[in-house]
Amino acid sequence: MKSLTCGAVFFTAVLITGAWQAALGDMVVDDFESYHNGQIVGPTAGSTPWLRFGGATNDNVVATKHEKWLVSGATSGLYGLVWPNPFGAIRRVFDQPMDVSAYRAASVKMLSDTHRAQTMVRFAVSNGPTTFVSVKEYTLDTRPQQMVFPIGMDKMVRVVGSDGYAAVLQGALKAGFDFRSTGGEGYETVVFDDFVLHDEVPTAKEEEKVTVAD
Ligand SMILES: [Ca+2]
Repeated sequence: MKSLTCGAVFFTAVLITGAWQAALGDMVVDDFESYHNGQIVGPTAGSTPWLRFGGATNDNVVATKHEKWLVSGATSGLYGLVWPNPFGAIRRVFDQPMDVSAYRAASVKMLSDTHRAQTMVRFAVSNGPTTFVSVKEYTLDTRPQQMVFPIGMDKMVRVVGSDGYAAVLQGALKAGFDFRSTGGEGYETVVFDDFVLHDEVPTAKEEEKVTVAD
């Protein structure tokens, strides 16, 4: 009986440990599959579930099922920019404050309809008054690319406000992406999908599978 009890305790411990690890896991912030074709999901700087702002913003965040724009699944997100205005930004608004500090990385699949814009992308987290952005920055490409942004005190820098890293990351109200151009001009449509928070940084090998062409 003793060994049975021991085994049961061990098994229970494994179950609890497993449940604890599964409790965080990866969180899909948005994969756009819940929206209908052409649905405007981010029309203003104060809208939900998405918002958009910045002088380079040229169009709303819109869900699309058009095959020309598909990145993953049946629906992707679109966002319109125009350069050389300083910057554009999109954010997914959370229903309640979220502890983003528990995650190790954010990822998104993204592409641009043009090479001319020379656009750089960063991951951003905000608690309202204060915003931190990733040190890691990607160049948009006309090919779909999975961008992986590490999350951590030394992986992000404050660009707006005065709240500390912990206050912002532990009480995040919105997260998304900042866009700037390094000399581009004209209109640009950004397609994005599978915005995910990861409890482990996806390995370089996994990232490579998506970013490197066959
Ligand atoms: Ca999708």
